[in-house]
Formats: sequence, structure tokens, C-alpha cells
Amino acid sequence: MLIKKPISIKSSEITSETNYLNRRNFLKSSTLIGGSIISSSLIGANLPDEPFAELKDVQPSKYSTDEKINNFLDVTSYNNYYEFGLDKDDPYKNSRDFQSRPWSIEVTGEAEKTGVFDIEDFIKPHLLEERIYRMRCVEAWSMVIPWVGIPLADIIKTFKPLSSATHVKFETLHDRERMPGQKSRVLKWPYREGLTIQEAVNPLTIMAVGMYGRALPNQNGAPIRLVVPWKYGFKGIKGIVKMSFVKSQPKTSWEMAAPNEYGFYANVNPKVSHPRWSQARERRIGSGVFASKQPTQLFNGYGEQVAHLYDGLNLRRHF
Ligand SMILES: Nc1nc2c(c(=O)[nH]1)N[C@H]1C(S)=C(S)[C@@H](COP(=O)(O)O)O[C@H]1N2
Ligand SMILES: [Mo]
Repeated sequence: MLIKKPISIKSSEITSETNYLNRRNFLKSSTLIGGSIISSSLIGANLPDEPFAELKDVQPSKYSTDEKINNFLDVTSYNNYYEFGLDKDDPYKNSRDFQSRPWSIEVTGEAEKTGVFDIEDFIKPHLLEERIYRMRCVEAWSMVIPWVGIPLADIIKTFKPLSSATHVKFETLHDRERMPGQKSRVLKWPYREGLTIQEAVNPLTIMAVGMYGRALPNQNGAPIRLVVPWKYGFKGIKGIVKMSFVKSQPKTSWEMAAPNEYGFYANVNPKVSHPRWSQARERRIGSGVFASKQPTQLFNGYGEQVAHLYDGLNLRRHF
């Protein structure tokens, strides 16, 4: 268990939205010492070198939804991160000792500035924003997650991509000792993802370094992961060590594994079924076992910001 349950506090209380919001106000107005409900003693187990650190100067964003935020416990114990196992609670159980520092990110390809950068230097030039986004997994469940991150456009700008760069490609850490799930052949490692340059610089696309105002837990992709809220969750690659500016559409891990099931675009689309299930509806995690599924929205409800990217593209063919 990630969270050592303190006596007399139920997990529902630890993680409720109200507590999250109260905590947020509390953090704004005072120095955090032990005793806040989500304190380093509860979460610290997940980031051994430092407590689940509070992120400073996080700006709110007009792109955040005001929908009900999911419980911290849902978001950190119901995960897909095959590097740490295939079951939903495997990442939570198996990533506990993962060390996400020191960490460097290699930037390569069609750009003026390339090289290997320490994560702190990679993040430092940028303002952190809170982005409360819906996340829709291709498996037909969804959550609302308060990410903390940096617009990918701001990051990309600092590397000055050349006009020859049409796509951005990302890779997760490849290390079978630190990521034991990579001993399985379920995917071709490292996990790979990619976006067109236009998708990458869309204002909704962020690289997340935190959630709930705190550093990103390991199971959610520490220290840095992609969040592309109008696409299926698998586009949101975790534990990124490499970003490449490339001249053609890169092959992604899920496309390599099952090209008829997982396309490069992976835009959320209720009208385009997965070959094995419908995408018309989704189960909102945390809504209770008796809650009915809710309708899935085209582009996960972010059409106003992103529909123009796909003008003239056949979304059924380019799924
Ligand atoms: N490296 C890596 N990134 C990954 C995955 C993975 O298995 N490995 N799973 C993806 C899938 S299918 C989803 S739905 C989201 C889940 O993100 P979350 O666990 O933070 O909610 O992460 C995505 N990023
Ligand atoms: Mo997913």
C-alpha cells in the first residue's frame, strides 16, 4: 500500500475533493508541517529521496474543467503503466521504490538546440500551471485529474525546432531492473509515443510534473509525462527520457503491438469503435458501482481547442 492509513481517518476522507481543495487553500496560507491530511508521511513512501514535494507558484489555467476532481486514491491506485505490471494496482504496488532523481532528458533531431538536460534545468525556465483535465482511457473509463505541468509549446520553443520537423517523438526510460515490467514482451520497449508538431504545440498539450499541487507520484509517470487530454490515455507517455524532433510520423508502442486497434492519432471519438468494444460511453472512476456510464464526447470534449487540427482528415481511417 502506498498510503499508510492513519488510524481513524478513512481513505474516503483522505482523498475527497473537499479535502484536496481545503488542503490547497491551507498550503497557500501556511507552511506545511506534518499533520496535513496528505502529508509527506503518507505519501513519502513513494518518493524515497524527498517527500511528495509541494510545488510552488502553480498558476491556475483557463483550460481547467470545473468537473468534480477524482479522489487522490483513485488516481494513484488505478493506473496503466505496463513497465510496473499489467493489473490496475500493479503500478501503485510495484513503483514504490523507483527513483526518479537524478533524471535527464535527451533532446535530439531536427532542432537548433539539442543535448542531454538534467530534469531540473529542463523544467526551470518555465511556469507551472494547474490543468484540471478529463482523461479518457481507450478501455472506456475516465477520470478528472488536477495535473501540474508546463505547456509543451513553451518547452518546444526553447529548442527551436527546424521547419523540417513534422512530428515529436517521446520515449520512456528503458531499464529492466528499474522497470521490471519490461522483462515481459507485452509491448516493444521502450514505450514510445508521438504527436504531430501542431498537436504538440496546441495549448492543451502539457508535460506534467505533478498532480494535486504536489510532485508526480511514480505510478503516474514521475518525474515527467505527457498529457494530451483530447486523446486516449495511452498517448500520455510516462517516465520520459527522450524527446526527438523527426521528419515523419513515428511508430508508437501500441501501434506496433496492435495496428488495427490503436492508431497514431488516437483522438477520443465515440463514433469510432475499438474492434473489440464500443467507445460511445465511459465509466467515470469513483462514481460508484451503480452509476451509469456517461456518454463519451468527440475529442473528449475539447473540440473547441483542437477540432481544427483535423480539418479534412478522415477520423475513421486515421483513428
Ligand atoms: N510508459 C508508459 N506510459 C503510459 C502507459 C504505459 O503503460 N507505459 N500507459 C498509458 C495508458 S493506457 C494510460 S490510460 C495512461 C494512464 O495514466 P495514469 O495512470 O496516470 O492515469 O498512461 C499512459 N502512459
Ligand atoms: Mo489507457
